[in-house]
Amino acid sequence: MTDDKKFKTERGDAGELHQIAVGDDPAMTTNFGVPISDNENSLKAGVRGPTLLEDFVLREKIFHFDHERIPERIVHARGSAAHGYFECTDPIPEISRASLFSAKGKKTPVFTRFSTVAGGAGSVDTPRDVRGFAVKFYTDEGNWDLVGNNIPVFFIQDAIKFPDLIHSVKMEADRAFPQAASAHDTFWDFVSLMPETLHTLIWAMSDRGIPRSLRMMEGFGVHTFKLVNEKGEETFCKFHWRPKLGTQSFVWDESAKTQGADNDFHRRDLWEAIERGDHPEWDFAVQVFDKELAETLPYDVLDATKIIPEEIVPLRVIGRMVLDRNPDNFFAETEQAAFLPSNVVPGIDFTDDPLLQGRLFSYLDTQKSRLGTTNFHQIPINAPKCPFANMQRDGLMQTHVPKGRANYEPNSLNEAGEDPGPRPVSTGFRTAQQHVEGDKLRMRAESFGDFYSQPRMYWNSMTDNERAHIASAMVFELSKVGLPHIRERMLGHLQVLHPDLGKRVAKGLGMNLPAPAKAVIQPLDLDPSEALSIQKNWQRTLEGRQVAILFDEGSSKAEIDKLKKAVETAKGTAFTIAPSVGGISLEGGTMKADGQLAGSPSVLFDAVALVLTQQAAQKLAKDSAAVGFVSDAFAHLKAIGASEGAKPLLDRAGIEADEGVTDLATLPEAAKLRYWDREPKLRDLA
Ligand code: HDD
Repeated sequence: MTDDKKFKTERGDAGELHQIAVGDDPAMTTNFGVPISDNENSLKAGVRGPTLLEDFVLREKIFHFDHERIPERIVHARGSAAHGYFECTDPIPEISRASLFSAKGKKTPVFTRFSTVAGGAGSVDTPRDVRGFAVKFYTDEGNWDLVGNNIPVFFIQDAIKFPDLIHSVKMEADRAFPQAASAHDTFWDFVSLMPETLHTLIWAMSDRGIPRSLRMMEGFGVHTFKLVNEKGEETFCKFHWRPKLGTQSFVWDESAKTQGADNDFHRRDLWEAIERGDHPEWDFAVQVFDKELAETLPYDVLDATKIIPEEIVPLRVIGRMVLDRNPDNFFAETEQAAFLPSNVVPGIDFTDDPLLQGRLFSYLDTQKSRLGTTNFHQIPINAPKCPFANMQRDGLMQTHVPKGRANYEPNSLNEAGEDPGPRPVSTGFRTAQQHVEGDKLRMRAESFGDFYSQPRMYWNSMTDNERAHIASAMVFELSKVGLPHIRERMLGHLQVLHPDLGKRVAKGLGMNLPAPAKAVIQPLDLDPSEALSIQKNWQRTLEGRQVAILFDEGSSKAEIDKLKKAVETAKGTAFTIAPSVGGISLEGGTMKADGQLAGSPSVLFDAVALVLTQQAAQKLAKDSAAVGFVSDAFAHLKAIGASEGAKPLLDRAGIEADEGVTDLATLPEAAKLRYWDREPKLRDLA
């Protein structure tokens, strides 16, 4: 029983107690608008008696609660999303008649959802996995959904293999583990039997599989699409998103520890950045090429396991996307958002990529099972923002109330003065005309048959440090594979991919190299592409990054304030940490910390500062949370800025001075980098 300003407690005729709502707040009602007077007590026969079936308020509330969950997505179940806009910066009417690309400065609202692939909706944010990057553009000619990933290629070439791929990577069917992890028998069994997976596999095993932030990921439409202009002329096109903050990743140990420190690390990071006005932004670029160029390439542009290096077809930036508003309600928007690759608008069209063709069916179908009705397009997050009308009627959960009797077309009801309803228009979507002829057959094109050249190109495009990460990730994952014949088969492929990779993984596993796999098409040595490496394209900035400042009793308030200011001037954010959050007395005043030491490990930040007196550092040297805070920052190749007094803690954490260990004044500059050269001294990389 409460007795605050919203309720008063009254005694009824039989002496029983009732809560009566008072005041002017909007009335709470049932779903049918009946005002509710008591939301604390079910209806009973006697104060201590049985609850009555008659209690429609209770039954409605529990009934609704029981059905609050809908089936989660079979893939990409865990996701986070935001609203924003796309702005055209370089119109391309000569290439595409899509209205969103028609004028400089034209803005189109978007809703963008990022996701992991394998884990369930309640799983964690930072496992090694491909990330979904799905954008719904609410254009003035209908919705366009660009349902892509943060990796530009896909595991398989034909949609018919998708259920097998996903069954193999999700938790194993009998034991229901591991959750959100590819490091298990069935996944590696499948990929080792399907060498077309190798290209995506090497991307996923590289640092691309462990992005530091959703705001720091590239995005790709993956397939080759078509752009079509007003005259009906078509060109091939691949779509790219480039993060303004640069592409950044975790190191593996950091990503694994982040799972323990904060299950929601990416979700929180996206939410908080938008709340504080650091709106995530991406450039949108197209790679446009024609059939003639496609024919010169030694791989097929309809094969989703291949990229076209940007050294061959350069990227043209035509717009930008800014995410500037968090969802008002996670379920109504993020969970109910239904993305469909089949949602295209006039000016954008499909190709015959057999993976894309299968997707055109799958997504529409899955929405019916997830959202329960063919009318899922009426849910506000899915509905177009332009007018829409057709002759489709009725169905479960119909919320529209069409007037009149024109539910068929053609009709002549207008001749009788009645509303004839909508008609097809000459400016509507037209499929680009294409001549098709061939035998009906189930067959993979020979031009899809080279599985090793592009993964080898990826390997050759990496820095030494990035190569070590790939080899180590494969050793880690294959070490979790219990069946030795699977490991062996995989080693057969890896040495064809690149002999160096094969040798390093075999050594890491403590296995002899088996005979190489038999490649149907001998791999080519393609030119490496600089654009594929994260480290070679590192953006030296503090923007979007967070610096943790650890302080304790006696620390200098002036030094903390100065550092905070320097970080903020460099467009980073500062987060203060102390052994307790309630307020600590410092030299020059008291200060409350943003986070408590044990709950704010350094994995959550991009660099750390230790603003400590010698006495405090000596005390903290006995606290494992403080020692781990520093040693992890060092092991994760981050900059550490320290006051002179902090030395006892640095010594206890085993920190060896290097370029990334600085004084406090240098830290904001040093924090723009990770110190890759430190890594071989710290861990045995494959
Ligand atoms: Fe898919 C969801 C991306 C191949 C079937 N997929 C889904 C999502 C993304 C992708 C980002 C989550 C959308 C959201 O946030 O709601 N999928 C891809 C990419 C692919 C791909 C980039 C290859 C280039 N997918 C693919 C194939 C099939 C599917 C070949 C089936 C034949 N995907 C689905 C699905 C999902 C889905 C089962 C689950 C939930 C949903 O669609 O709405 O239909």
